[in-house]
Amino acid sequence: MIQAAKDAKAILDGFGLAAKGEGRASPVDGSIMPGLAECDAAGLEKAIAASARAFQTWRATPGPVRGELVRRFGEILRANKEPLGRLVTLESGKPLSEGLGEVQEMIDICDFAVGLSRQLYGLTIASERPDHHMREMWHPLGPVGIISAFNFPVAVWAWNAALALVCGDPVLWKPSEKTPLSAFAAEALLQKVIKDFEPAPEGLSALLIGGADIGEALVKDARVPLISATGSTRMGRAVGTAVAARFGRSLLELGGNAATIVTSSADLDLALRAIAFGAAGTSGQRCTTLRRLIVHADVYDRLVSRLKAAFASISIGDPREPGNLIGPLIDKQALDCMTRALASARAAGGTVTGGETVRDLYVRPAIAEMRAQTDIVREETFAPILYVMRYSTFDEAVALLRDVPQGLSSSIITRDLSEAERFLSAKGSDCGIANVNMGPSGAEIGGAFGGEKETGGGRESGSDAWKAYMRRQTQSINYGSTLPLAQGVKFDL
Ligand code: UN1
Repeated sequence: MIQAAKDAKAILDGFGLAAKGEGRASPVDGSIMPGLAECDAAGLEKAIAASARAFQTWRATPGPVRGELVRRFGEILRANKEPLGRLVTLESGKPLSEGLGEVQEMIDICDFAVGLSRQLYGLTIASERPDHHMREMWHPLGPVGIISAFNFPVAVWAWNAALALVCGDPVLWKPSEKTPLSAFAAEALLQKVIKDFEPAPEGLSALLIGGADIGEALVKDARVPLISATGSTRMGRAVGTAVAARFGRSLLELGGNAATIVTSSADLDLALRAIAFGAAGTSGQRCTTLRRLIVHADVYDRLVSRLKAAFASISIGDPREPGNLIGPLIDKQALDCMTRALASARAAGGTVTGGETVRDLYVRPAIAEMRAQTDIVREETFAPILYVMRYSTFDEAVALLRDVPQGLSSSIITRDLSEAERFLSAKGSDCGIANVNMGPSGAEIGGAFGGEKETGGGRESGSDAWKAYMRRQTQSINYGSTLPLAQGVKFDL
């Protein structure tokens, strides 16, 4: 296999992009990736000012015309799916099929947003006053700041950018410091489309490569009415507080700690496949990764022994090789977190199977059988560790599922309709995402994506998530010649 850094360099060359100096080590083989120039305070000021200027034009551009820009972006992504997906793989370490899947997710959200550009509907409301109309109008909001994480280095930005752009908002993107190259390439594709599209103003989109200081300055800037941030709960708490202090709006997608309940009637073959992808896929580095498996005592031994065998034989290695289902962790820090979490699980009385380092950043997924949902289980560790717990009553399983600070995703595997519906009811899963007969990860773009509690409450992507990117105006129109007041109030001069 060609060195990852050389591979990445060739892809950037193909995009006509010049790197600068040396960057980070690729998780794939440790080779030093190309570097990029960083944005400083002056660069950020310029970008925000340009974004605010671009908003003046873009908000007045008809929605379907804005949609045409996003349609063209989807087209250029289709044409560049292979190199961009590969770059994602080289930089994040996820298997190529997932790197390509990530670009597909970008294309999907573009298609969705194009349709949406003609459907930014408001309501009409019956007025209590004669000769009056009431309606809701959705207006563009302003520049949107997007902070994205390493694990989906381009797709989550695209969810935000595609919606923001059709909603009439410019975008300012601070990508993860761990995956700047994928961001650089994706932004370059969007810039190319913007350049060739006459109605798109300069400054409509900007990439802010840099560290936490750039993110902090962006978050505090009152010219940016919405900050959409994906990452850890710790980061989200800081962002949410800073944005609230200036009465800005934030859209947070933070820690997940997803759980799956496997009931006694479950199809165990299906369960095995769903659990393996959910827990070990993407090396456990999705927000939606399955981390807590809650298994009925009747099927526990059968399922867990099969899971151990599956995890022991799963192919781990260079994510560019089609046969490998698991690539490396993102960096040494992630590996250390995994090691520490496994030590805590053992200290709490857990029995750990797997979890050893195969080489460098490549680890075997671990199964930690726990007697209770201890502190380490309730914490999210961004690594392939599946904590397994046994239950005997359905209520006990749901109580375990809910008893964590996070609330992003969840699933149940059962053949029992009543159990499935109880899981989906108000007394069931308390997460933003609840699935039946599948794992908790790998959502489609059509639904609203996000979760409750420490996950942050934001909703991105499909359904009516677009409303977060616009401001709602209630309009009342009097087309008569009298001035009746609401609630029967009299004020006759
Ligand atoms: C994330 O991990 O932040 O549902 C996003 C999924 C993907 C997106 C994950 N479509 O797993």
